[in-house]
Amino acid sequence: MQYLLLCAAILLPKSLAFPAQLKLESSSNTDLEDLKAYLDRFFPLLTKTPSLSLEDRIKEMQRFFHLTLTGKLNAETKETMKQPRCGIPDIANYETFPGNPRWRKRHLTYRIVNYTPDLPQKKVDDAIRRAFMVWSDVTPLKFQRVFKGHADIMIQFARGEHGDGYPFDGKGKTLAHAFAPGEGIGGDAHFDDAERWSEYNQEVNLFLVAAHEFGHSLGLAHSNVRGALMYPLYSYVNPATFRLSEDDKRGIQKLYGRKSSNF
Ligand SMILES: [Ca+2]
Ligand SMILES: [Zn+2]
Ligand SMILES: [Zn+2]
Repeated sequence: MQYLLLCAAILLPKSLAFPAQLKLESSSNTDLEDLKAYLDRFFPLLTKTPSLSLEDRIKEMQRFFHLTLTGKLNAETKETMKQPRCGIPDIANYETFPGNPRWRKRHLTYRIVNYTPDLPQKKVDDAIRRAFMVWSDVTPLKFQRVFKGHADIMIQFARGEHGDGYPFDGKGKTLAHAFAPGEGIGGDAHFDDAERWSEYNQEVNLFLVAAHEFGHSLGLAHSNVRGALMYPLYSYVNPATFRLSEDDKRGIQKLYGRKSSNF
């Protein structure tokens, strides 16, 4: 069973039990369509809760991103929806995927199946290696690179439809996605090659996005803590001074324990 799209009960605050009438006079139809598509795509659990009005769903999204809770499609909300982000849905109140999928072994293999033309191969290898170190530094996990056959985490650059039913969307918006731990495609990480991948902060930093996606490969869901690596929206920090947040550390150690402890 794969968890790229999630389907579990969502915990909702009691105040949302009373659907309110939606007022969107200032929004055009296209904005409204975009909003609905965004909610369906990234907050599928809200869409599947029939008791929630559109206003309630907007509020839940605003709560997740720490915006002002207006329940309306205001400028701040529109701006947030435009930001480049990870392709995995956001689920409030979860730090891991439902059912807590995790690897039952400490030694994991990864394979870089293909490369982006944006960076020299050595730079890609290095960004991927450092992205795994973010997690192996704080857990007993060890990552070994393999060059052929199946690996636990298969890493691929791809455009548009690429065989897993979650097509990429061209430049911008969704940058990458990854599957939670499991057999077959489980753990695999895909990067949208319509993006311009970079070593620094021009366009999209490969190390930062890879470190985030590997968090999903290991079983972490999105965090709503701003500044956490597992926050779903992309923002640049200098990779040289990157530090894993306490929130991320707590999440991964809950699954795998600390570096020095027994598994
Ligand atoms: Ca994209
Ligand atoms: Zn993500
Ligand atoms: Zn994919």
